[in-house]
Amino acid sequence: GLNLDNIQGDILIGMKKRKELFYFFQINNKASFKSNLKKIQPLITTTKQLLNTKSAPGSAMNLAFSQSGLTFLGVADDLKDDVFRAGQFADANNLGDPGTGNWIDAFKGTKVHGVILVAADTNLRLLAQLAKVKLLLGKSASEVYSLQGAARPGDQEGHEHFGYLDGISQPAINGFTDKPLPGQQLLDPGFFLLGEQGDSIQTQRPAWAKDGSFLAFRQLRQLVPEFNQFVSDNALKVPGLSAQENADLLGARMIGRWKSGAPVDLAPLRDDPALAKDSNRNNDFTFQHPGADIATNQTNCPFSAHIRKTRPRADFNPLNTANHIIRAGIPYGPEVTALEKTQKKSSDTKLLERGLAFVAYQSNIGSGFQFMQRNWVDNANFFFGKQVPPGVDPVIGSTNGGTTSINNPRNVSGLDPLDPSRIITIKKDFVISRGGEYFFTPSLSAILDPIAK
Ligand code: N7H
Repeated sequence: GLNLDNIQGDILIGMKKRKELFYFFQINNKASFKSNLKKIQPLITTTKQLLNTKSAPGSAMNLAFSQSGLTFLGVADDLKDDVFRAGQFADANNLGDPGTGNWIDAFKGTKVHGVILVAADTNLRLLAQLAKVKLLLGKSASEVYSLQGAARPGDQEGHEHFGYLDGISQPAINGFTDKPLPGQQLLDPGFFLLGEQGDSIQTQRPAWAKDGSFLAFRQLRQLVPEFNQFVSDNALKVPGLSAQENADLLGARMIGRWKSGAPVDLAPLRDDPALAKDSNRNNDFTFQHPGADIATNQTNCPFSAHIRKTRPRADFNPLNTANHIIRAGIPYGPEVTALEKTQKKSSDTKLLERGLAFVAYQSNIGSGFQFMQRNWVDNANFFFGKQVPPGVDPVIGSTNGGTTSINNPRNVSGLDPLDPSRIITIKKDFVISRGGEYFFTPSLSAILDPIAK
């Protein structure tokens, strides 16, 4: 089995607290940072510690380094991931970002050396934990940028800012997941952990990289009033549904799930909160229906739906066994204000910002996060071979500003169940990349040797 005392906790199960802070830092002094790091290492939350909910700590902490951070510390071994090595700034174009004009300054270039992830259920606990780490860091490192995430309030807890329940579908891991839920894909740990069974270049990694994982971080701003306006302006016209229900249906078909989390593949016309709550049913679908041809059938769930773009299930036959991520993001930013809702019907981009602090773990960024964004989400022709191309992902699909390809404008098909070949043109982006960085989340032993050595 896996050495759960040596694997940082966020990778396989997530820290799952109500608050999480991403503290991006720069190392000022190599020698003093290394000696401080030795004292910080025992504070890192392991997978084992998070597994047992009864003894799970009140606050949790994880730590990851960018390539420029490892290089600064004199860790010269090649982790054998070119996308990680080059950093995310160099990847902006591949990811479909319309330049880097919207990027947070800290993410421009390679100046972020690492990130500390601190999580707790209260801000007080979170800040106490952060203060502890900062004290131990002293002057050896300093903040470049930080982003505070938080679960949304009340009944929106667990929902992202557009209102949809998140965190339902994750891969199950061979030798780790007790009992995979119906619909969970069972994968070898090496898809997420370097050097483990299933890591395609397992034997080429430096020995110390074992049980580490690449963390793709993205700050994705969400324009919530604009999204809401779009679904209401373009409400479907399915007979028997009210205008509101037809607007909700459009939104649900864009995501592939209702706000409750119920999948449209199983609840195609109306939300089904009981289905949403039942973890034995809410992920148990393949887009395949008896008597229907999966190559053409998008009556229940569009080929363009976010969850079908990012995990095409039975569209791949045989099943896709190469491109997977474990997601561990959290929303950031305030709730939509009354003013945004009623008067402007647009985001107050000057005063505030909200979105998703997106986190994805994988053992190979080029076949994990980057692959999904580039080859699936941003590719209007994916899933391949359709009479009418599905278009880019209607939620997160990005088009390089529309200057480069058939993606411009965002023409999305499949959204209208009455006429799946009908194209709906989306003129506005609802998700705007503010950039990010690629990190390596090492095992606890690797932090001591070679990183702190
Ligand atoms: Fe996505 N959303 O609310 O629109 N995502 N996502 N995502 N996403 C998922 O099934 C969302 C983003 C994946 O196994 C759900 O757990 C938003 C990126 C994958 O069936 C919802 C943003 C990438 C899955 C959202 C965002 C992915 C998934 C349903 C950005 C990768 C699982 C909840 C602001 C490139 C698919 C669930 C499966 C699910 C939303 C970003 C990937 C509601 C708002 C950048 C693999």
